[in-house]
Amino acid sequence: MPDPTPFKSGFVAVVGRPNAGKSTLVNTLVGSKVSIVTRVPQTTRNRILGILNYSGAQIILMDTPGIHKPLSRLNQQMMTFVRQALTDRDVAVLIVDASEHFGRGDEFALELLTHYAPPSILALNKIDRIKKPSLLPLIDRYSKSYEFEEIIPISALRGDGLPELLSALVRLLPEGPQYFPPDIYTDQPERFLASEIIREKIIQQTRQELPYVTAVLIDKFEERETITGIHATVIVEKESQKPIVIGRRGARLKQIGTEARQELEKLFPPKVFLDLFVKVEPYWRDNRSLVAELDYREGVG
Ligand SMILES: Nc1nc2c(ncn2[C@@H]2O[C@H](COP(=O)(O)OP(=O)(O)OP(=O)(O)O)[C@@H](O)[C@H]2O)c(=O)[nH]1
Ligand SMILES: [Mg+2]
Repeated sequence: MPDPTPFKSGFVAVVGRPNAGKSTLVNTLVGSKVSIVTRVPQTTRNRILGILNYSGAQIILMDTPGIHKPLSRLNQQMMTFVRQALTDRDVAVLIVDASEHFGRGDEFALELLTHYAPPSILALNKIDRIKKPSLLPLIDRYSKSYEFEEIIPISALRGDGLPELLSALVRLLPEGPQYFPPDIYTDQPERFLASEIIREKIIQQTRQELPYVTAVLIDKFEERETITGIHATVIVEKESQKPIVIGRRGARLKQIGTEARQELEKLFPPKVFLDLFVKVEPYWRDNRSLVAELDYREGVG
């Protein structure tokens, strides 16, 4: 007998302010680390796919950079990724940090959503940190500004509310094909995954000192049966930032390298050789070709 329920599939733009928990949500839903997560806002710089096969559906989540007003070329490119995702989506999830008060940045995010007007779910995140009644004014505020299909309190970190979110997504997605084979969970090339893991460790190790100014370029990526060799350049903006990454007698760079290597070995077993080199590139965030190189769908990386 033919299956009476049609297969559903489509693209879901996961958007929201920096630090709202977009990447955490995508990782938890996919069940693998697709996108790096740190406590520092503006961690994600690309549009990153996380692919989830779930109860007669293929849900293609697009993690995006946080919505903000861009000043540098890098930030402009980040916002271009947000707009592309809002253009290509079937459905959007606006994710909000419910432990924060509503502010101008949230208004700006709502304005952007209204401009593209996708069918949207509002996910009120980080409910593990708050008392339930404090959600009410937020729900009131958001439902006055946009006609959300659903408003769902979640904890992307702990998984609360995610079954409800998934059911709502499947309901809103159109009938469609399986876009990706079932064993694929992201579209990122290995080199890009490697550079992101290194960048995550740098941000985690240096966050008070260097929030936004590093980029990681993979110079060489050699996969052999027994070992994967990765040579990468860590770019900073100023000479004064170099010692922050390197640390006393190289201690911090060594720590960054060890943490990155341990995680990279899970992706590229059994062994990874990682070589990191720190370079100063003044104003790299406004350097057109360098910023373009960070876009793995277009750049040479
Ligand atoms: N307590 C709590 N923390 C969370 C939750 N979701 C995310 N976080 C934390 O919030 C911080 C930011 O999470 P990310 O997933 O990197 O946020 P993002 O929206 O992707 O941030 P950008 O990429 O910078 O725009 C991290 O420290 C997460 O651990 C949650 O449900 N509860
Ligand atoms: Mg992110």
